[in-house]
Amino acid sequence: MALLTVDQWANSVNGKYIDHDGIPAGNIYQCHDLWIDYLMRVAGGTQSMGYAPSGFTDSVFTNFPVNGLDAKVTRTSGTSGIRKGDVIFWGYGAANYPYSHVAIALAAPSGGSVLCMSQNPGASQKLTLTLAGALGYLRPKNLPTDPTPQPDPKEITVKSYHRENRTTRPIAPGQRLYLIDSGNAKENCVGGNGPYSLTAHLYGNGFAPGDVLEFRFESVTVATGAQSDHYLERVSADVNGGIRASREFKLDVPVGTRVHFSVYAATTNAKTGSMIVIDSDAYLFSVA
Ligand SMILES: [Ca+2]
Repeated sequence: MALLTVDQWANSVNGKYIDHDGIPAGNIYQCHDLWIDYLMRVAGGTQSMGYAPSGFTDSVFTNFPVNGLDAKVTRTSGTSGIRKGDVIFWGYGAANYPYSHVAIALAAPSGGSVLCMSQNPGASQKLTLTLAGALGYLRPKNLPTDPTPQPDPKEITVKSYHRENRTTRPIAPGQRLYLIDSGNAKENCVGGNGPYSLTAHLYGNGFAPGDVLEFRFESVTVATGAQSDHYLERVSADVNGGIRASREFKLDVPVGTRVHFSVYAATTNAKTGSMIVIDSDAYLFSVA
């Protein structure tokens, strides 16, 4: 008979009473029978390989291997690494299983317990069992091995943060205007730490041709208020005294940092112009 997968086997025994040896007389349906069933129908072993020399099922584990069981399973002490399909043994004297226990894991453990197919008390059934008192586990050699975890293909995700102010504001020579919110507070142009591409847009008019405006992003450490100015760039008003300019900057934003944007009118400007739009688009790039 073809061997079963763990799932096929679990479905085949779920809710059933399993016995392979007719003993013990008082209750022939032991946890050990479920182990034998699993060993034969999933791991491809024989009933004799599953023999428990002491008469208690944990001796399958503590006396491992007997009768060539190591041809079919590997043995690991402790509960680290348990995954679906592993056969877990609890030692004689364990608080919950004074006469020892065996059950087949149907999933990786979670929070100190593990979903198992288990028999006695009751029929074979899915039960979440504590790992307290577990000695270790046997793993069928023919189970599919975990694929070696491969890093996902690098995927770049982008989050965008748009801030804008469309209030027409005059800007005199030597004056600085910040990108502000509706409460006149300096906008934080970014939404978290990481590598950013920042693009600021300026629209203004009423300047003299050749008047100079300066873009400035500055980063502010929130905890200390320390400020560093970054990424200055100058643009000039066109022949009509208009400013239509965008500039992109790269900035790595540390944790706990705000980024403000402002525009500064050079002291040498001939006229007080007006900023009509100041906005900022921040794109946060992360590699998932
Ligand atoms: Ca039995």
